Amino acid sequence: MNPSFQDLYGHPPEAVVHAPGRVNLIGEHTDYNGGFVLPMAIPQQTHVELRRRQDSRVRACSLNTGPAGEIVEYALGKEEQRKGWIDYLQGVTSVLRRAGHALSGFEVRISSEVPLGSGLSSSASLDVALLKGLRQLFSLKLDDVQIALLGQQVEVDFVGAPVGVMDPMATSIATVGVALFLDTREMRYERVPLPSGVDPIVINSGVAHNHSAGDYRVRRAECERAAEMLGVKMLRDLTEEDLPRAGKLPDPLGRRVRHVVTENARVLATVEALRKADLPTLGELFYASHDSQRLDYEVSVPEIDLLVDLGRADPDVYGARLTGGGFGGSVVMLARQGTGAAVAARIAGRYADQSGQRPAILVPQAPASPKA
Ligand code: GAF
Repeated sequence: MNPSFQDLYGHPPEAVVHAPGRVNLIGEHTDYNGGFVLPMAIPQQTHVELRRRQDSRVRACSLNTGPAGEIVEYALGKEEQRKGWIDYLQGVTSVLRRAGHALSGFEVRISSEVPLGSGLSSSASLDVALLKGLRQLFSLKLDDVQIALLGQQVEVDFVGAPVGVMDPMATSIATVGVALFLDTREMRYERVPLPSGVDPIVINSGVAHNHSAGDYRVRRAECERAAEMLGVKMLRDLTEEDLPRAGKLPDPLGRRVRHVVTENARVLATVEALRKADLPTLGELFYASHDSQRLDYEVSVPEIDLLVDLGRADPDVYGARLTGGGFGGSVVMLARQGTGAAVAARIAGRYADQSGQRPAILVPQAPASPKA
């Protein structure tokens, strides 16, 4: 049994706040290129409970990492990278203080249903839950978009993961069942509900990734180099007419550009298809996005390709693709309405048999088991 806030600190919390994980429907590796993304919240959340202290100590317990019930401490103003989960909290207090927000010490208990390293934004959901928790605890004047931008700073400046703005925006403002169409260059967004007729599926492959690790950083650097060589500020500034010119860049830069440019176009086409409830087109866009990630951007792994291929072979699936940063993580699929739970169970079962991995179905969420 997990210790409660009362068990850990001897009194009840003053604030209880949640932030969801997210699944990106389409628009992968476009956010740090100023492009378009289309994430949606998932039902799994990160929960934080907090209480103020009179001094400047921060005392924190995460139930998902580290020894159960272990309390980790630091002093505000003395945040230092330790290469562990506490860095997310240290990053949050560090960026808040740098932005001029007054904090005192506090106690916090963290728990999450978003699986770590699953491509479903477990870390952004933690950053945003903590930022919203501290906003409530200290009455900070911050709106949800400012919270998202601070969340991105936590990752980039403190944790050292050079990620874009999609995940903190999704975990701060997106909802379940409604896609968030975000233009990351203009920071403009619109909400696009999923049409009836489709059941979204999210399956975690069980192969974990780590974004502060090399591959994500390498992709980002390749995009920056390609943009510089093509004389634009960001790859978003290119269109399909620029692709012949990009194709002359040394390999793999031309392929990286082709992924970003065509993926941006696919996001726009997906939004249109969602509005028209054109499910076959949505499916084609998903598979095209996956192929582009696999061949041009090279962020897939065999286990993820297997899940997507199982989707392709299933008569109830319209489309499937790798979601999130890649190198492992999860797959998102669109299935015929009413079939989501059965399709997800069937595909996860076949995948487990063929890969030896232990997949987890996040969406549709299994109904809570009745209390005895
Ligand atoms: C990760 C990053 F955090 C996002 O910013 C985004 O780049 C994504 O990978 C790929 O689309 O989730």
